[in-house]
Amino acid sequence: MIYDELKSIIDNSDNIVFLGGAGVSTESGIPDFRSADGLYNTKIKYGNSPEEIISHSYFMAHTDTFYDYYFNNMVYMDAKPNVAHFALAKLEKAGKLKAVVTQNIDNLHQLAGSQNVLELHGSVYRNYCMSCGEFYPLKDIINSDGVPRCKKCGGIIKPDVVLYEEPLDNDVWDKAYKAISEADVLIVGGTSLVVYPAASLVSAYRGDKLVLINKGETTYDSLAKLAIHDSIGRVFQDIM
Ligand code: CNA
Repeated sequence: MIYDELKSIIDNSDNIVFLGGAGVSTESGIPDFRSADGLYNTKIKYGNSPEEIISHSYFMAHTDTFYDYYFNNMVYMDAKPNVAHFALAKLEKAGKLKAVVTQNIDNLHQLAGSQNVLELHGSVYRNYCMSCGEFYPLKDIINSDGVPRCKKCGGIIKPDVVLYEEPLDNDVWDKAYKAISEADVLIVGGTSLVVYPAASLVSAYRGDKLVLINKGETTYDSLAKLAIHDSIGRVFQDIM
């Protein structure tokens, strides 16, 4: 019944925007942060919490430990897009979906074929030298012995991902805000909506067809026309 309603909302719109998070990729084998089996609930070998480790100040002070944690827990080069990624790419191709706004850093929407992907928190596939700005793809740094260093100047290479304490890219933010504020339908999926400012983008939506698809409840559920508590892969499998 609730799936029929979602199908009808999608069928009747050609201006859908999707706002997603780590839960979109758990069915591709990438753990999220806050589920029971997510990274924040798994034991780590360092004294610090994952939140501390993936912060800017920790990166600057303990770059080697940061990279040890990061490469072992946040980079999944073999992960493949799942049914949710493919469904969103299909909706874009059909002219119904205008943008995917994602907090994910895993590139799986692009691998599924989505064109307009706004990466709020960057991508593990882009890296740059903090001294000279030289760009490095992931494959060039993934097998580094210790901290990845620039081949040109010896500077420290940093992933182009937004760590805690770091600002979001203004251009990406503006595009995401515009797409969501102009959307007819906003589908929010696989995100706990507790990481700001990303979560505040829900408030940019002005329409009356907000759909939330998340395994757990969120504080935005009461604002939604439809709040579906299920696996996002299963939901898209059923409606597409
Ligand atoms: P989160 O706080 O871990 O929340 C994930 C949410 O998704 C939870 O509420 C889960 O209940 C829900 N969920 C998990 N699996 C599914 C599923 N199959 N179907 C539906 N719902 C599901 O993650 P957020 O994205 O909200 O937090 C933002 C952080 C997470 C961003 O900074 C990301 O960079 C970061 N992150 C990204 C990845 C990735 O790129 N794949 C992985 C882990 C963390």
